[in-house]
Amino acid sequence: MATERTLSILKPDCVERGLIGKVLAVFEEKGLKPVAMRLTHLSQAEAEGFYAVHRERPFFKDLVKFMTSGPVVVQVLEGDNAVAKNREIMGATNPANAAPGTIRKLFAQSIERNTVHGSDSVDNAKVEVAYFFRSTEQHGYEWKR
Ligand code: IDP
Ligand code: MG
Repeated sequence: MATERTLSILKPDCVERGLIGKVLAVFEEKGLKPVAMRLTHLSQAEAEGFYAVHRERPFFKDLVKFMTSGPVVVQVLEGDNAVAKNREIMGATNPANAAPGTIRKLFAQSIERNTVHGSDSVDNAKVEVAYFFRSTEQHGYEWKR
């Protein structure tokens, strides 16, 4: 299996409820390793640019409002098959449809306030990682555990 990197965001509902540590623990326990990480508060322009593919969707305006409502953690996760694995660990967009044990099943409040973002393809992961991190801000390391 190929080692990949993918973009993950802990959304405002995660940060404001004090769930950063719990959510990071799930990723680490399941084998996804953070190799870049930053707490930030997205500007409207940053959020609109990041979610540009959704700009025609009815929920776009509310999504940008939510994503700029408070700080988020942006991070790069590395691991075998990291893009698909992250999506699996996150669970379905709507927590009502998310599988047991997934982050969204465990923590999400609604289809909008769904705790985490994750890149949905290897190509998008490259674009999304580069949206937030230079290569010099990403630091690979070996786990000793
Ligand atoms: P994903 O995050 O599972 O990839 P997308 O379809 O890419 O889901 O949607 C991006 C984000 O937009 C979702 O994570 C969620 O926060 C929000 N969203 C998606 N669909 C809806 C909706 O029907 N109503 C409100 N917000 C939505
Ligand atoms: Mg998506």
